[in-house]
Amino acid sequence: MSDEELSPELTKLTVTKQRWAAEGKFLTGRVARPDSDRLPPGQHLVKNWPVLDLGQQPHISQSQWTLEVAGLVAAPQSLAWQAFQNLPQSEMRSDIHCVTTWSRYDNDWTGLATRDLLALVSPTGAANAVMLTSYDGYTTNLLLADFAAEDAIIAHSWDGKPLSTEHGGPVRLVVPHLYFWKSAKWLKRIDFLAVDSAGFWEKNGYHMRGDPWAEERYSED
Ligand SMILES: Nc1nc2c(c(=O)[nH]1)N[C@H]1C(S)=C(S)[C@@H](COP(=O)(O)O)O[C@H]1N2
Ligand SMILES: [Mo]
Repeated sequence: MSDEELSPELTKLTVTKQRWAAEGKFLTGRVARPDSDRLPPGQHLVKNWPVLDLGQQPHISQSQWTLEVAGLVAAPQSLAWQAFQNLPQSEMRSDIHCVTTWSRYDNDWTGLATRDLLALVSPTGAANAVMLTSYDGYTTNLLLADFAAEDAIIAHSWDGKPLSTEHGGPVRLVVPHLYFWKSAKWLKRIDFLAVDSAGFWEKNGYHMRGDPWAEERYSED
């Protein structure tokens, strides 16, 4: 397709991505890990999928659900279900690492890659972090570079089926390279911020970043 045939939105998306590629934007310096390093230290494998949350599971139907994207972005969004479904869809397979020491391999997610969301909203140069807010009142923070990881996805399906309520449906975030508390269930809004500030668990003794391979479980102080 030539550029002239693309819609204005798609042209913008392509141009933004090309610019990021040229600038090496969001490169974290992470390298592919050897297979022997797949399970982070102190973790054990499970086959089931435990449910962990604050105990208040909100029941949000697809028609009630919207995703607000605001803060330091050129194009804020209020995405209802159908608008969200009309955005580019990606499939990603990744591992889960929970700070309570269980890990679960090979989870198949479908949804909107965070990279595609970033192309849509265009964070300003001042944006360095995001705060996620969920329908149960939960919050968690991420550096923009971590949110922008190429395997991070705003997922509506797991294993080809709609995400169950207990696991965060209709829509949750999945950021596989950090402990799973960063992967907000029942996602409601994403705010782009200049300064990384603590969410719920980060205010309650857990690490600001949460890299499982560095065992960033608890805050230093
Ligand atoms: N909205 C919301 N998201 C949340 C939580 C929560 O309490 N509320 N708990 C986090 C924690 S601590 C973990 S380990 C994972 C658990 O996800 P799961 O129940 O699908 O295994 O969700 C994370 N996301
Ligand atoms: Mo957790």
